[in-house]
Amino acid sequence: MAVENAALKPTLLDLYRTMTRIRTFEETAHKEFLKGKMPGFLHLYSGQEAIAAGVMSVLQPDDYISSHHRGHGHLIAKGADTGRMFAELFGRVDGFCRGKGGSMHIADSSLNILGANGVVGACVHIGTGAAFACKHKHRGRVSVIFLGDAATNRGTFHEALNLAAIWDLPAVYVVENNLYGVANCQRDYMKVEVAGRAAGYGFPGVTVDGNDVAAVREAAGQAVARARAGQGPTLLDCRTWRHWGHFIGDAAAYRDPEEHKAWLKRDPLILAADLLRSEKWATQADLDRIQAEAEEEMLAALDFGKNSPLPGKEELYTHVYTG
Ligand SMILES: Cc1ncc(C[n+]2csc(CCOP(=O)(O)OP(=O)(O)O)c2C)c(N)n1
Ligand SMILES: [Mg+2]
Repeated sequence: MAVENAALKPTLLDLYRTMTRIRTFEETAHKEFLKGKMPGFLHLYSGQEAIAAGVMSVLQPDDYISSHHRGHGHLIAKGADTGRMFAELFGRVDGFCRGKGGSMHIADSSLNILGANGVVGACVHIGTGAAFACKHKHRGRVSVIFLGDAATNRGTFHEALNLAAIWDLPAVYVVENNLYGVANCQRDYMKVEVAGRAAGYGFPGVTVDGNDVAAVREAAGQAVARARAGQGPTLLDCRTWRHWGHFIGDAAAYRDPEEHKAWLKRDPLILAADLLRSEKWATQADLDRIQAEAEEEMLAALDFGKNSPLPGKEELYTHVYTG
């Protein structure tokens, strides 16, 4: 992990806390899902926490983000209330979409979270549109778009990146490159490196160790500064690994067990904890306390979510269509 100076100390501890909160949310959701009472699908973010935590740590509260089907980590890192997130996962009225969106469609306009999205790649054009609005209406703000590596194969991805390039939009495309799209390995659906895509449009594509939260923060800081200065978009190719299958219920038997084991040793939480301890920026007791606080928060959030009422029949057609 790249450490420039001790100024990282308070930041790294904060980043560790954010990553721990995300991991604990996902572990709590995983356990609950297996009880069979939670509707829909869950795509866990575990293993990719350094990307959400690192990128969000360089944003201003009014910057925009758009996210994908594996979006819980982005929402938590941007400040979404975990109780309301659990309520949404359980289809309850206190959820961000009054229970009608579920895990893949959580949005919070008060935090400029334009939404997770179950349509692969949809976040790219939504977020590029927000970047257009930033350029013409909300000067100084940036739009950060989180997407998966397989989503870079969508036609709309290429159209959006071309527009972002020619208009010098303040957009940062953060590709969470976990090397798989559902059960397919990247070598079977792409012949180029993800970072190399950006060259086709004329803006920088940067490869980042997506499990090293300090490296993500550094690269995101540069990309966001470039966007705010009116110099146009950047694509970050963040190399990472999802700890679980594509969704809960997928055993991921298509992955090489040795490769999986090697990636688990590079768990972003382990890397950050090792650095915090070795630099003596935190003791194991400090880290344990952060874990205990996260568990306490998620138990209370789960309790809130599960006990929120289901929407009544009279709500069947409200908040669904606009016209
Ligand atoms: C337009 C569209 N096509 C296909 C799907 C089915 N689908 C859901 S996730 C997924 C793979 C996405 O892979 P990637 O973008 O790498 O994200 P990851 O799941 O690895 O985080 C696919 C094909 C979909 N939801 N939307
Ligand atoms: Mg992927």
